[in-house]
Amino acid sequence: MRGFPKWFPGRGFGTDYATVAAWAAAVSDDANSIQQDPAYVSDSDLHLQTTSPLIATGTNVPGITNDFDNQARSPTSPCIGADEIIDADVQIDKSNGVTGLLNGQSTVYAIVVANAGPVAANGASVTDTLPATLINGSWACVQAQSTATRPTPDAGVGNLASTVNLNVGQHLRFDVLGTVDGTVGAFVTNTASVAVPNTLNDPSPGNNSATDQDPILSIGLFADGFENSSRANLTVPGAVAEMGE
Ligand SMILES: [Ca+2]
Ligand SMILES: [Ca+2]
Ligand SMILES: [Ca+2]
Repeated sequence: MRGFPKWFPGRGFGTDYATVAAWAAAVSDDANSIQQDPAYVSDSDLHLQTTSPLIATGTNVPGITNDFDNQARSPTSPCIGADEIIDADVQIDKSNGVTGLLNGQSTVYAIVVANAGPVAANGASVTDTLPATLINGSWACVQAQSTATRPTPDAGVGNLASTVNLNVGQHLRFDVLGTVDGTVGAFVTNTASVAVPNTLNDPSPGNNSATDQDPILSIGLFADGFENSSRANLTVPGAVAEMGE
């Protein structure tokens, strides 16, 4: 983000320019400037709407750390203008694809976490703390079925706890493995959650957790019905496809 020299618009070094692009090319300056409707909330409210083309299209200016709401500027891709938008709608869903489990059985939960924007969610946390009815837990990020870069580390034993970077429209797939340890009639209730870092705001917190619950069955008895996880948490197209929703 930067201001134009006082002789803008339209004239530089004795020549008139019709567009910002022509100006920027001619004077080798203001390369990040754009010529579009900024989509302010109103003529008197210069907050950006979430559809604004100014979101995350600026260049960091050293020393400009906060916007006019005193919200932190992105260090890498701030918004152009006075307002920084800090909304990122992260979402999660999970399923093991079955509606009942047997004691001693291994089961794998597919977990997909996504970011519907409008800004990147760098440093989002993904957690899945296994219940007492699941033992020998382990987890891994499945890069081949993800569009975001896998986190480091990308696998572990025990509960899933990972910090991820999700650009707008990206998703990550995790697999969580566990062994059922419980009595017939008890439930295996497993919840996965995602949260934005404290520098961001999630405008839709309701889709930030997903639970898969299955009864522990006796051998020979099978649950009747279809897998039914939250099924409504994901709106990012690639993430929806990944979970088969
Ligand atoms: Ca703001
Ligand atoms: Ca959300
Ligand atoms: Ca299930």
